[in-house]
Amino acid sequence: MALRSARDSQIFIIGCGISGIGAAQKLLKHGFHNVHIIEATARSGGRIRTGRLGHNIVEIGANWIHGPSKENPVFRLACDYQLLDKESMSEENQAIDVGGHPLFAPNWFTSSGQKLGPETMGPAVELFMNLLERSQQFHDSGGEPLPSVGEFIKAEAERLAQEEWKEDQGNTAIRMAMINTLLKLECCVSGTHTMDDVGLGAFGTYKTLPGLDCIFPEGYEGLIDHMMKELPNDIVSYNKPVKCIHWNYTENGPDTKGMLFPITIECVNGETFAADHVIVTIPLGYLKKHQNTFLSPPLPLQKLHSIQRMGFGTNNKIFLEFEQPFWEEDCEWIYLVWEDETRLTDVVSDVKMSWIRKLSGFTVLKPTERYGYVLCGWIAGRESEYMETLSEFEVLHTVTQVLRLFTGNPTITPRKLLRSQWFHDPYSCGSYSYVAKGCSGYDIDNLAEPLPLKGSNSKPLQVLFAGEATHRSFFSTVHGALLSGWREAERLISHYIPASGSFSSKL
Ligand code: 6YU
Repeated sequence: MALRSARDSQIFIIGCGISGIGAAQKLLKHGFHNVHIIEATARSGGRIRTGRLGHNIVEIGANWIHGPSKENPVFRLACDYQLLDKESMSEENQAIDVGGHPLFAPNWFTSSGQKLGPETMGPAVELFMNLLERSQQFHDSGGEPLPSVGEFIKAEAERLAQEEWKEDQGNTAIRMAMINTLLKLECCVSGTHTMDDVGLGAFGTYKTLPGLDCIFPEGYEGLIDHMMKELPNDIVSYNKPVKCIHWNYTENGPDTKGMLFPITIECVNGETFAADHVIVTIPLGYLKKHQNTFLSPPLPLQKLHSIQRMGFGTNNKIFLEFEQPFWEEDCEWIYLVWEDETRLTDVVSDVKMSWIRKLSGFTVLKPTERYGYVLCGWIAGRESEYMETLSEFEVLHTVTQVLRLFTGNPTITPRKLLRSQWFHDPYSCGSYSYVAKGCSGYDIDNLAEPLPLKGSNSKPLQVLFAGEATHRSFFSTVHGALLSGWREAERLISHYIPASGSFSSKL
């Protein structure tokens, strides 16, 4: 059998999202030169995807740098590449700590065409934000009273509303409807169908960083373009969905020149690649769907169970462009409140008939000089997945009807629409991960555990796992994804290059 140096090891990265790109960058910097990326689609970036609505740049996937401050590697890269505006990079912006929930200047519209004032909405928002904060604290203290965030918030909201709004009972019904709107928005933040599916005990596993969330003025994909420029031109094989990773494999094909590789990667088009190590960065949604066939031998039970326990859901955007705004000049967020929804719930009873009720509201794209009058609607869950199956015309028609109802203005007509369809994207199968009821941070660690598992006599570190869902504190984010790619690259680096700083062993 031919001997190769460790730096010659064949490393394949599956998926060219930010975690895959980050892993490749790090490995190449440390002297590994046989690094390849296999990507199912024709593009890099995965869930970082910038699109166009007329002349406007819009983000189909990731929107913000969450917590843009020194500790955030995405922020650091964006600063290095000079992709942010001055305000986003300022020390003041980096110091603002809002615990992951920035306070936007809102306009509240109701289904009877009313606009709600601060005296009505203030107490409901305050109560909801307090409950959200309390929901994150069981992680440290344990003993959560209810299994899910949704059940906890609803039970506590009912109790506190009776206690705190005794003197103001006339407003209780509308405030309950507002809490439903906030619950629906929280479904978008967590990327879940209902907050009843999000585990209360593990909710606080997610950590926020200081810094007021900021955007990339020229589009998030600019970050990907800059990162890709640092990689060799031919590193990515596009349009090559991987069907199966055969690991612990000893029969290599004729093109392996007498060398033995523990892994054969089989693509959907029948092509195969021999590898020493594979870093899998595909979305958890894809892994859930193909859990029984993506690896051979199949995933060990402990990993399989964690994949099944972890949550992965859908959050979609609906962009609308208007001739004129119907919102106030300083408005940053528009909420829609259905007045008849006074019973606390964040799901609709009939998805086909009432999917639009799950649309929690819109962000106003700012500044107006750059975007004109563009809103980004947010809708999560199965209602969002159903929305994806409708034609653009049907979505536009339904949203227009709702806006007319809520503003009391029968002439409002958006002139353009663009929506995302993350659930039906065959290589994402949804938007991002969340800690589902019954799962814990250990499931995330399990997901990140390389194959073969510890204690095996087989060649170590054959299949490594990165991607946003594998980051214990920053799952569901771009920075979590990037850090996970770096983590797996470092795992290989420290395997081959111990403290001495040079490649140590033969393969
Ligand atoms: C963030 C934000 N953001 C909105 C929406 C979405 C996401 N995120 P990738 O999928 O990128 O790459 C994998 C590649 O693998 C891909 O190219 C595939 O084609 C390929 N592949 C798949 N199968 C394959 C196969 N078989 N063979 C070969 N290749 C294959 N994150 O920081 N800020 O504003 C948002 C948002 C609509 C969809 C987001 C945001 C999530 C990020 O986009 C995402 O994590 C990373 O891009 C993933 O990179 P990756 O490399 O891992 O995978 C308390 C508490 C609550 C916790 N949640 C807090 C909320 C934070 C999340 N916020 C999200 C909000 C928005 C708006």
